[in-house]
Amino acid sequence: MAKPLRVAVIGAGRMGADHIERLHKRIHGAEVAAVVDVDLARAEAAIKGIDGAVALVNADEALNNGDVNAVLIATPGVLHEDILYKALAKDLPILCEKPLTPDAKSSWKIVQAEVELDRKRIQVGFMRRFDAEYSALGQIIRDHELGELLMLHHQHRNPTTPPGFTNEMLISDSVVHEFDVIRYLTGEEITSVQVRKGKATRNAPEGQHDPQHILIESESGILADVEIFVNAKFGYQVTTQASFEDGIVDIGGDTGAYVRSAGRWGGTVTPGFEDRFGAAYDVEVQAWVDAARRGEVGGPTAWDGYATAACCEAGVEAQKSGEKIKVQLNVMPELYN
Ligand code: ISE
Repeated sequence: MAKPLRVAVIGAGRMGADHIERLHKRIHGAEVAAVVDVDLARAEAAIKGIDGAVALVNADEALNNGDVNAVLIATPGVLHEDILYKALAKDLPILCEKPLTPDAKSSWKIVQAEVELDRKRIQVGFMRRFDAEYSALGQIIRDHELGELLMLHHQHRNPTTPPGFTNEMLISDSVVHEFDVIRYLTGEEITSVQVRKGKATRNAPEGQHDPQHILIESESGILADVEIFVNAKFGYQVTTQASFEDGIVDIGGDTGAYVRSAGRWGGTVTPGFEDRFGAAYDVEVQAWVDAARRGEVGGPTAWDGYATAACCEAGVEAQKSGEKIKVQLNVMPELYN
């Protein structure tokens, strides 16, 4: 097998720090070589205890470091584009947290830059595809075990939102995962998005209308709905129910220990996405590392990043107008077939 990947992690915030710990403690065949953050103290804290890793404030320095041969991008989405171009120019394997970039136009340019290289270098961090239950549901659909898939019902609930989380972000930061998972499960592109805003919680910060109900249509007419509720207080929950011609499949139920005590029964609710999808992130990053060491890149592609960005744009427009908005997509380049 090839030598371990020497990974530069760009961004040491919530997701970056989680990936640094993962790479250092649980992933085989990869080492953290550099951590970049505008806040040097944060980068230094993130490499504590990792021999051979350097803390930097500048992504260029990491990309030009001869010790680095792979990049994991975990900065806020608005900073992805510049780093992606530079990493592509160096022909490095890239794992880019979602979104690929914040809008369809810039995502399409990244797709074109990769097409120009003529090989896939970018995996986008849509971790739900690596979740055991989503994978199992995907298999049931592909095997036609229960006949045709007809409808998908999603519930996506967060306990609360971080400061600065806007109304648009309910779509572009949260429902983006359902856009990806619906495309992954159905194997089809999404054709339209509609958003309805009903009765709202008093617990949402000013400017956010929460929850919202999203109606999504795929190429063959499969309907999917999403309850996005990001100030749900009780904990984190992501579930999907799939209706088929010959049965119903539910995934995402909390299946931890079932406890009876002090006159009550039940279990614990996961507090956030790091716990709910911790195992999926491990599988995702390991898959990226294994493929990169073979000289390949698998998983969700730059095309998936672009297509979901187009869905988010339609979703935000639908949120504003109340209308059903068509998703506009360019023709998929041969590289992604
Ligand atoms: C966050 O950025 C994520 O990616 C989580 O998976 C999602 O549940 C949350 O709503 C987003 O804000």
